[in-house]
Amino acid sequence: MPRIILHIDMDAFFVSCEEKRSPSLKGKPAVVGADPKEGRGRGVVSTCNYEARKFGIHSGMPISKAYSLCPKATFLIPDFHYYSKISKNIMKILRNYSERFQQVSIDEAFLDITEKAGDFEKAKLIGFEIKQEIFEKENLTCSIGISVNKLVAKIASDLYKPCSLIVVKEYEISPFLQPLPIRKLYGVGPKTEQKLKALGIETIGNLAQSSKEKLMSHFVVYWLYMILSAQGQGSDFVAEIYGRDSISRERTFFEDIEDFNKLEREIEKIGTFLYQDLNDGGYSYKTVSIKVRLHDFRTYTRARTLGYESTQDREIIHTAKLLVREFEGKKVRLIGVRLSNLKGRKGQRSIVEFC
Ligand code: TTP
Ligand code: MG
Repeated sequence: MPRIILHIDMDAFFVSCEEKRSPSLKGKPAVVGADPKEGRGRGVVSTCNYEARKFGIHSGMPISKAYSLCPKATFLIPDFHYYSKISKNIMKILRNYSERFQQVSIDEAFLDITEKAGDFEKAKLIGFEIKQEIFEKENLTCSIGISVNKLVAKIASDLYKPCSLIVVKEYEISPFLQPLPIRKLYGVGPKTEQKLKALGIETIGNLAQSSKEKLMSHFVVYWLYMILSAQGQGSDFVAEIYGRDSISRERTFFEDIEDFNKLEREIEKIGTFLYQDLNDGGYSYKTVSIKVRLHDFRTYTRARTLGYESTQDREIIHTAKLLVREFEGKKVRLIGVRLSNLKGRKGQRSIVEFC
């Protein structure tokens, strides 16, 4: 039976938190980020409200550019402590809706509401209930996507922001995904987008119908993942990432890393050490997670659960690399890899070791 997975993402989160404590900001362009110093400032836009987005301002843009696009906007210095307090309140609300809960960043989370909802009609009502509760308690709006897996639920929550609620049932996945530009697919960053476009692949539908051979020659490691994602197949495993039964290693860099190849090399090193830890403990693992801290201390976790218990080093590295692709182009301050769902091997070897 398909699961019912809900993805929730707060709308313009940091700046909405600012509007909550200073309602006079509402309805006018406002930007959270570095001090623009009248256009001479360095640093980037953290986020901005939807009024500022109309001027072309977006997250990650140099603050000087944002200033030149809309000098009359209100520019605010981030208050991470305040935002994370509100984030905790929101996550507490969400946890009450399902035991299967997974926070994935400061303003987004997954819930598996299969048992609670029973069907997609009821799931939609639960989605409205969540929106209502967050609005009443925190005076903030969010967008929700509901589908049979995390991949489609996340795309759905993003598509019609702000304040949306989209349900994509199993038979609706293909017509929903096919017309979307490939960039909407989780894990397709600017470089991959360029490569795909050069192959004539513009939409998710084009990608889903691409020949295996064509993709294999250009994306040696990721081709299968790409085809499956484009077909709307993804994980439906929702769980708190960092349980007790896990091992992890992380590394904080002396200088932030922006070069993605360098970041991948770091993952290989960490993965190799973790593999040694795993072997020393005589464990197998099922879930690989990464933790990424960006230059401005925002911290993200991402996880992927294999359909079997593994003892392999190459799967640790391969999965961690897959998960980290989303952060391509960002300045990374810390990278960590964690293995969880551990089991003692008791002398037994996993089948995948023989494949
Ligand atoms: P997002 O959910 O990506 O963005 P958002 O909530 O501001 O807007 P949207 O309505 O499109 O969801 O990120 C959550 C918060 O993380 C965001 O409010 C600020 C922070 N952030 C940055 O600081 N830099 C970034 O590049 C991004 C993408 C987000
Ligand atoms: Mg958001």
